[in-house]
Amino acid sequence: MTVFVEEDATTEIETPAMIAPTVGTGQVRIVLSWGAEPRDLDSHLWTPSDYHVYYGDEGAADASPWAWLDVDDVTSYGPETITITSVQSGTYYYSVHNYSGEHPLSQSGAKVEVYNHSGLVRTFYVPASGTGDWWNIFSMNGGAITTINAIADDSSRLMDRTMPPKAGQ
Ligand SMILES: [Ca+2]
Repeated sequence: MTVFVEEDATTEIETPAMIAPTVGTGQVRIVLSWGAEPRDLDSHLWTPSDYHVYYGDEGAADASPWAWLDVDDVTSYGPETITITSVQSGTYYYSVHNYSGEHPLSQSGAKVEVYNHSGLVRTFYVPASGTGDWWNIFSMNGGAITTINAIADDSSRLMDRTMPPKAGQ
């Protein structure tokens, strides 16, 4: 992208492309952001080999599973970013879990942006209706994204409704 630097052009600094810088060929970056409540939403990615990248296992950028979570934000807004550093053949699944749960997902203001080497390719907004603590958002195969975008009691790939506890919470 091109950034035009001018005096007083402070808004240029806050563009999404600056938050999620260059994504290389064969890579995908998934950025979750949300509102003030619930305080803690979590990003979850399942790779084609069913490796589960989330706060309990942040993955790795330079080794299998070639996907990693940068941070587990627990204090509102995000962003939480999962980057697939080398897209493998097969199907990925991406979901968001409402961990703190003090407000329903439908009122979270959550948004997920998907970037590849050409920039922002998809934006998903949380559905305004639906009950459950999982927002199942999309699957991806060979870079082709299939929309799911539904709130449910279970994730796309994990029938266990209990997430491991977090330290200090
Ligand atoms: Ca989180």
